[in-house]
Amino acid sequence: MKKLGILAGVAGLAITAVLATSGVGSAADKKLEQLKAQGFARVAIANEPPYTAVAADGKVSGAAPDVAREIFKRLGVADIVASISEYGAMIPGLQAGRFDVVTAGLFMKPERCAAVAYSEPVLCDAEAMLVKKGNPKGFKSYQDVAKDTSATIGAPGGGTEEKLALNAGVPRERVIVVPDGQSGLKMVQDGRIDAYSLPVLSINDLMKKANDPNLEVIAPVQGAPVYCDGAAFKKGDEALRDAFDVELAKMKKSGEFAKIIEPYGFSAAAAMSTTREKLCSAK
Ligand code: 6CS
Repeated sequence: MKKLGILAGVAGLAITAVLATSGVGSAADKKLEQLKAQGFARVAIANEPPYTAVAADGKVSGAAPDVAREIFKRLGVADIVASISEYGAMIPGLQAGRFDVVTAGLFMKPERCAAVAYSEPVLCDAEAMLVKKGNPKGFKSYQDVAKDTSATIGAPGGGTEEKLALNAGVPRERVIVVPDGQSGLKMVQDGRIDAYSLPVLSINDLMKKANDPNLEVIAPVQGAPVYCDGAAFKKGDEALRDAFDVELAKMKKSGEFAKIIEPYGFSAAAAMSTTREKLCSAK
């Protein structure tokens, strides 16, 4: 029996050596080794609290980067370094190698799932609109904005809300691309747009900080889905994405995932009640 054991051991070693040189199964190690050597993962964010935020001193926070930082640490990558990007530029930037991963609340939708390798779900949210107090145009849905031929709605360029407004029939010229939350808030306050649309938690964060009694939040936007994001990796980095998912699953199970995202207002249960597969095949 012993002899058989030794033979099996030698064979095992030989197979491992072949696999290592052939590169089979080393895809994760290659990219992960590169990030470990780099000492950080380059992440794309939008600076839209509570999803992502950059303080005056440059410190990066927000639920998405905080989850990613913790997972990369567990994978042996010491930190993350963030670049602010418009939502519409995140996937092209990832594909061009400007970022190693998007951790920004980039909601999973079939067309995006075809372009990137998403992790399992992290942050889920409904959609909202910021309007003048009293909701003078009576908006409840994106269709309501479409029906009112004088109405304009602001949304992030390449973002989900822009797409929802256009798909609801709001003409291109009445969907105004807004670079960030503060600009959107100001444009509603100044009457330059009739509504500004972001996910509920982002609009609520703006509303709280603005402390302006002449504003109102419409949430959830009727007819709009609840979306969930995931960390978005470049196609070809699926092995690294899988390693990320292993740690994410452990943190979901241990309660550490909830400890990170729930103080920001997100629900761990919501993210754990669905899967990448379901979200990427949603109609
Ligand atoms: O995934 C998106 O397109 C949307 N996600 C967030 C967190 N904010 C706005 C953006 O349009």
